[in-house]
Amino acid sequence: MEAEKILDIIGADFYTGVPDSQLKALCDYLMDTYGIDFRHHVIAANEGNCTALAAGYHLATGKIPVVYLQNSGEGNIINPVASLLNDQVYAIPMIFIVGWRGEPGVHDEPQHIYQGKITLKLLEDMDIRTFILDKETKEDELRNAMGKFQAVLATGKSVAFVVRKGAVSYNGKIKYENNYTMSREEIIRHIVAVSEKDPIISTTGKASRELFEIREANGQDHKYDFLTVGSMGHSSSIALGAAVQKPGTKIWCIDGDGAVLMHMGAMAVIGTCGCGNLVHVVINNGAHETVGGMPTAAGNIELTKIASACGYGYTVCVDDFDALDKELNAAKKRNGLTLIEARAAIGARDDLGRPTTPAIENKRNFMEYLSTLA
Ligand SMILES: Cc1ncc(C[n+]2csc(CCOP(=O)(O)OP(=O)(O)O)c2C)c(N)n1
Repeated sequence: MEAEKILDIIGADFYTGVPDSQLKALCDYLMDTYGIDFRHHVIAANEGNCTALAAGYHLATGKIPVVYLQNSGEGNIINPVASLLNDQVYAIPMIFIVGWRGEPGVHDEPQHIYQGKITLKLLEDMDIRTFILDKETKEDELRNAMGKFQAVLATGKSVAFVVRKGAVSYNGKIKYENNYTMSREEIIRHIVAVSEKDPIISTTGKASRELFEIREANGQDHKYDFLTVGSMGHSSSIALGAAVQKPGTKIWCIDGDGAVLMHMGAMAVIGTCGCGNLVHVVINNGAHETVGGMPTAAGNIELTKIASACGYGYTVCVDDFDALDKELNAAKKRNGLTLIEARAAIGARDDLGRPTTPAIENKRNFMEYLSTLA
């Protein structure tokens, strides 16, 4: 069904979310219609933030907001849903639109399998009534479901539309662009060249897929890399956890701006760790490129200033390969916590593949390799 039609039936005028590839049509429609306009549409840092923002909207207007998310973000909404929205607390009603990755019976990547299996159960456990929207759903079925949801919402409870692959369409042609020229994949290739045999922890999304393919193309082992395929926003904390235990080893974290924003508190903790062996490279394309290119708030903030205020000893922002190489080489030699922000274009290869070895095997090889390092 057309995104416009779905939102017309839902009938809200405030939307906040974290983009999802399965909800791309809906996100594109919202971006085309509102852009980022704080009165109507906000892409927030994580799904919990969205829920809180939507709660504030409800408190100020008495109206019912919509929060959209990939089911990976269910974990992030559970805290505010259970301890803020629930009708045994404030009874703040909202409508969730949840992209259902890893639906049982539908092939998907390892990070989506268990989350997909428990998607409906988690919502039910959170006392959120669900309706599954798929390609076959007719307008009157959706209208009917929304009618029933209205009665639930009126009691202060929340509801969710769980969206199957291909259920939402949008014909608009929105193109997400910026003025930067370095591609994420090429930046990663340069990091791989300089880091040599140092361990790399890479972030969720295409960055990890590109890293995997670069190793394949170079004929290198994957044991150097830990791919944070799920748990977006946590790769820098994983890197921190490893770096403090391996003080004699340079650990590189390849992060994304959306991921950094999602759990930005991690930077404050990293900044106080006192470890000189961690290099945090944030590839900032100002976008959630992996799921379609929708903007993040990081296009307009200075990550280097945030990092230095958090205690990173050395921070720098680069936007060309000469400067990147110079900074990567300096970071390799430096004993000091480093943040390199690499400003990047929005985009990826069309034929980008996915890791072909099982996640468990990658973990085992990475751990074995780490065990040989000081
Ligand atoms: C908690 C959570 N919410 C949403 C997603 C879906 N998701 C996967 S990658 C991604 C975008 C990551 O953006 P960024 O870190 O800027 O990296 P880019 O894709 O631009 O390289 C999103 C939203 C997810 N995996 N986990």
